[in-house]
Amino acid sequence: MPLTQDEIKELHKKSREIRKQIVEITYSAGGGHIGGSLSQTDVLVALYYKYLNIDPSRAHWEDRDRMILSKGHGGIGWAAILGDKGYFDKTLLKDFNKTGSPFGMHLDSLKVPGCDASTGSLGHGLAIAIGLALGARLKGKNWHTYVMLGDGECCEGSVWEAATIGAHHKLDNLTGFVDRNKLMIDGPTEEITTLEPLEEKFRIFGWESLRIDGHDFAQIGDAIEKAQTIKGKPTMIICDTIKGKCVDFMENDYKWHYGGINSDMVDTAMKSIDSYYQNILG
Ligand SMILES: Cc1ncc(C[n+]2csc(CCOP(=O)(O)OP(=O)(O)O)c2C)c(N)n1
Repeated sequence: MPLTQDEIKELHKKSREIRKQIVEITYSAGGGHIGGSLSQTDVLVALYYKYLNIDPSRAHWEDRDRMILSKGHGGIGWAAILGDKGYFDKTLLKDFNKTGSPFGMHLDSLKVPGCDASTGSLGHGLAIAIGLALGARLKGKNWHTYVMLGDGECCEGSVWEAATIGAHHKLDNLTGFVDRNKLMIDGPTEEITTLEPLEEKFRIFGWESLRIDGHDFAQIGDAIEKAQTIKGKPTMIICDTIKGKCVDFMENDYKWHYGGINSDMVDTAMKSIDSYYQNILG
């Protein structure tokens, strides 16, 4: 069923909160991968606050849906959501990436409840997700596996090896997302290594392939729900997004792939986030 207008409004409110936390954590940590954390937020918010079958009080519940952040450098944004969901005491995030904190820049599945796989070395998450989806089938379980990749990450050959295997095993219990913000660490993807036509590439590899605006909750919801109905193949949802989304001085600037911010920049960022949501939520 399509998301209702009320649900969409609540998801926007949650994204606003998470984006503000991303700014706060980046400030207190002394730096972080803020651009890609902001671009991935709306898809992750839709998953965690609407679609995932999870129970944060039982992080290892066997029947839970699995979610792998293959673009593990988005850990600040992922941790903000996991803390908000109650997987751990979110006040711990004030020490993010400090010595002795359970939270490194890339989340560690042995230290962070809700993190199903340690990622950060790009190109591995899709293969891990395929293992989890195959595992569900072998065990006769109904959990669905979700995985989010970066677009720059798709330059890794291992992504395409994994894509081949996912189609070979007809893994219709697996849904992937590419955070297609069109920028990687050092510039625009299409200037460094052409990725397009990305949607067609996954289709040729045997996947159902969809393309959406990754900041539009109605489209995100429709795509996730459509993926759940596809039989005999996995689905990849290419999500057109904006790196640095909602922080005007960061948007579409690859130099904000990783950065540190001072208190004045925090204030400017918060105002920018508020003004974006003022337009949407009134
Ligand atoms: C195997 C590997 N090579 C290089 C890196 C360093 N690195 C971290 S993030 C990044 C760019 C990733 O770009 P993209 O996937 O587009 O991320 P996003 O724009 O969503 O942040 C690179 C090259 C890495 N983490 N792993």
